[in-house]
Amino acid sequence: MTSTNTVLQQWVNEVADLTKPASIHWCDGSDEEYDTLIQQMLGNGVLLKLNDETYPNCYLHRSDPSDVARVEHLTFVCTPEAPDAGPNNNWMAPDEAHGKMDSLFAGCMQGRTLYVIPYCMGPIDSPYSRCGVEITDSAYVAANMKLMTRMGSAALSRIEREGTFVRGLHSTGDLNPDRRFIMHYPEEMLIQSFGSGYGGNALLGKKCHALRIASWQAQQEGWLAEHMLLLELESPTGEKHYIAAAFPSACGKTNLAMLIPPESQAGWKIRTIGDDIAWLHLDESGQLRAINPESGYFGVVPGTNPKTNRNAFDMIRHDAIFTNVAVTENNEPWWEGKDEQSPVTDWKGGPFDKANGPAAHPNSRFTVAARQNPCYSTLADDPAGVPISAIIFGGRRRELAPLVYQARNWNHGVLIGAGVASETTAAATGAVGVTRRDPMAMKPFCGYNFADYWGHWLSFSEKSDKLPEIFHVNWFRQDEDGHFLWPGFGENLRVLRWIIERCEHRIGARETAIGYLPHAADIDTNGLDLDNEVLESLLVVDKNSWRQELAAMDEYLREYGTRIPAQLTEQHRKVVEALD
Ligand code: OXD
Ligand code: MN
Repeated sequence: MTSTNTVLQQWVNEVADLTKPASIHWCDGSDEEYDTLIQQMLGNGVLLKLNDETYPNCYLHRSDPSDVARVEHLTFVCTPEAPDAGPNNNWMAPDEAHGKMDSLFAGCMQGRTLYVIPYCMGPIDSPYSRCGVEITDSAYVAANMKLMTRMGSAALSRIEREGTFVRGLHSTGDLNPDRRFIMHYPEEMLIQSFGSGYGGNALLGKKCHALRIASWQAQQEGWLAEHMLLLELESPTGEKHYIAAAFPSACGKTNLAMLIPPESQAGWKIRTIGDDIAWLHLDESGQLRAINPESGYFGVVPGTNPKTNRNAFDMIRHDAIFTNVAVTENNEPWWEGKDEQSPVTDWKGGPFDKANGPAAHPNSRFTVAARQNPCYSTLADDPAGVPISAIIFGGRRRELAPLVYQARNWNHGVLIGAGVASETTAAATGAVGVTRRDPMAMKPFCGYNFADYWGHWLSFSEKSDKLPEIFHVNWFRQDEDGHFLWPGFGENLRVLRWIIERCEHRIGARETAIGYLPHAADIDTNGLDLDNEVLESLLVVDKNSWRQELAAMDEYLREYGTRIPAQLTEQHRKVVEALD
């Protein structure tokens, strides 16, 4: 196969000239092709087959131990002018980056197959979707892209019809961390990734395209590309609402998107539209609508069990690729938090010994097609997307942030989003458990200057008077002994219900300096083992702590200098004044 799109064909030829592959394969996205890729990887040891009776069509990939997470320090945004990338990104001049990458890519595919992967982010026939082509020398990437995106012939046809696409060039290289770079050139709609096979660095449709390049494109075109899950909430009377929620990596987005209502919440239903990324557009009536650009999940495995996420536990029981989990005696995948059986082989492939740390890597992952999710919503395939009622921001905060509060208006909500902070997790390399500022959960993913990004968010208040309500939640408050105050998981539905009541203007709230908080009686605690005092403490606004938080935010925002939008500073000032 080749392409009638001359730009694409020429680019493939140029890349082949540079990288010198042994052969070129254009992916058609068929099931047969997927099977062939799997067989080939089983043959050369890139994949290991797991127990075919208990985990049919499931495979294990062990990555290089130095290559198990996103590498933010090696990820660059290469705009012609450094300030356009902003203090939130590493910057490199495009010429320098091209020079560096060309020399890394030169001859790097000798003896390997070059895969051309045309893909569509979003339903093939949606006007909100955007296409890309990833060139890679990794069969693992090609197979994962088949699960994660709408990949192959249909995407290529759309590219040939429209003529535009994001280019992504990837090679695993020699996996030497000193020769590893993830480069983004937003103005060239180009991504170059070298030296890593890890999902976030190598499956270029996901973080690189659907967030970094798309956020930039969205600013140009008037929409939003966000690190958000999308869910449908249906009440016992059949009323449906759609919620978009942004949380930093590994804060339970997948769990919330697949939430199973506890018995006490009989009649409520949650269906998943997306678990990680949302693209949001205003329709002609001013309603914000969202699509999930992905068609699969690349989720964190540890902690997944029937209590935390029954749907995910069942979903990864067949046709899944596991990366960096441990293995049991009978060749089943194993991870911390899986109560069944025990590991004999750790994620590196050696005999499991507790002294060497966890059996599964804390950032071990599953890749599955979204359709395997027992609570999958077919609206994920609706070209029109879903109308959003509420946007939720959240972080992992032991202290300070109450269980839930609501912004006074859109612009105040933008400030709340810009104030998101969280304790770090294993999804990226670096120290775990340190609080870092992660505005809109986009710190590692915004492809341009955050100040301009906040300005773009603020501009929506002038474009529509039907914008969703904005909220902040925190499932992670702890007492002095480190116990979680809120039960979390399925019980989070109780908070979503309050949020919907507020969106529908059906209940009141307590106005505080930071926004609207629930009256304790309005959070349904029926059937929960939760003292009233604990609930009250989850809903406290401690003015002194908040003054410190606002001061920390002020210091953070100052890093963006004069580019900070005046309306954001104004919102910040209003909260400070209200606290006084
Ligand atoms: C992810 C992440 O993999 O946010 O989704 O790190
Ligand atoms: Mn994510």
